[in-house]
Amino acid sequence: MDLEGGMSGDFFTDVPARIKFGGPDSTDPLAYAVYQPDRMVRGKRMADQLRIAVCLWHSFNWPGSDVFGVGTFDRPWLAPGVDPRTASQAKLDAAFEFIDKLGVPFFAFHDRDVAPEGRTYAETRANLDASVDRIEKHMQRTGARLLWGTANLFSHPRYAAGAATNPDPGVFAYAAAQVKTMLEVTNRLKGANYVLWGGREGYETLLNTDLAQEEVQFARFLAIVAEHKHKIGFAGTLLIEPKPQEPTKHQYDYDAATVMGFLQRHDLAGEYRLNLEANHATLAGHSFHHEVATAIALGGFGSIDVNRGDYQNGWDTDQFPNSVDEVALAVYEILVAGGFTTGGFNFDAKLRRQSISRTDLFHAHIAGIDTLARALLAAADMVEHDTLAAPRKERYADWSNELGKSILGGSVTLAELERGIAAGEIDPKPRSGQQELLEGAVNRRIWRAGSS
Ligand code: XLS
Ligand code: NI
Ligand code: NI
Repeated sequence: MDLEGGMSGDFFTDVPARIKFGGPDSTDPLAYAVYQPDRMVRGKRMADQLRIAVCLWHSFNWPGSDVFGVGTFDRPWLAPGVDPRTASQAKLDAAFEFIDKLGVPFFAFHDRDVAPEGRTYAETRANLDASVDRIEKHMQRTGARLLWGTANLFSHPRYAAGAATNPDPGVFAYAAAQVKTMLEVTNRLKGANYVLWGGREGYETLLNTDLAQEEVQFARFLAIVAEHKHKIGFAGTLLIEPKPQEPTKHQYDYDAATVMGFLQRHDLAGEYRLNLEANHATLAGHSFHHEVATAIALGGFGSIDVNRGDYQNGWDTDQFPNSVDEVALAVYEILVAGGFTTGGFNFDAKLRRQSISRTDLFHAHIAGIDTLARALLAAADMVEHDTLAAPRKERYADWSNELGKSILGGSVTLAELERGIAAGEIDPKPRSGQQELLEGAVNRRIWRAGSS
């Protein structure tokens, strides 16, 4: 590859200019079996329902290293000794060649994915500005849009003890500088959202940790970020990405319910929503479905980092999603809640370390996108057949009756309820939860998806 090459890119030369729809019978691995951007699903184009994004960190800035071994991937811009500016340009050119060929509308990135840290703050800033200029040109050329921007507040050694929750206020200030910059970059690129993932906002040991102090710091940080968002007129949504641990032993943004409680405690619930990641849900001991349903129920649903974990491994393996069964239930909740507003499905997923060919990146995304597309069709079928909505409604129907209304309306006391029970006026009987019936009904929609 010519590292100084033209902007249209010549990295994925084995892949056609655009991945096309080949249909379910196609044997071409470089064609979509299900994803058809213009197909209408519940009143919107499939592309607009799914709002798919490619992430730059796993797909272009990670060499395929793990804790036991070095990078295995063919990523010339990551090779040692390449001039950082040239490397960063080559990386962006390849990334936008990829996004354009894949034919998806969005991408997402951290500041450090596109520009290395310089020797001084000024140099770091200049690196970033040069990359952002190039990103802007690529966006104009390809029509790709920014789903979200974010700042990397976890890789540099200064963040080892946290960013906003660091015992050193100087580190808090550094994190603030980085977020201010990336919020402005995201605004300049008309990003739909801005994400904060607190990978090191937590603790390694309680022996040296003042939980109450760190909570106050964290809340303060989020408050001044929101303040700056309004000051610069950023129209996108601020999102917090929950994760229970890894890299830190315990992370404060543990899961959807924990983050919503934190936001409400600090009067920030109106400012932030959630970016939920499938593998983070499983690390927290939840299903992905649970996290999506919880965020929606608590009024904090925003966006999705789509991937999957490994049921035998206890870490964030970030594999590409491949289970329609699992994804369909999450997509169903999103559809019923009205679909994405500013959010979308970001492929926060990475190749396995042995997937070293350039086309592996296409195969991974195509299979993942088809999984999402098929899940969307199944979810739409569930909505159309009232598979879950009707039985759920029926299950709670009594809450619209006199007794239910008087309880929820606050007009009845504990003593009055006891009186009703004692007098035999209230006499509840056990009812079936119908779990197996519903499991079967969901499967029928998944099996039939898109053919009705
Ligand atoms: C790591 C997170 C991270 C965020 C962005 O586990 O998923 O990749 O999405 O900082
Ligand atoms: Ni993520
Ligand atoms: Ni993750």
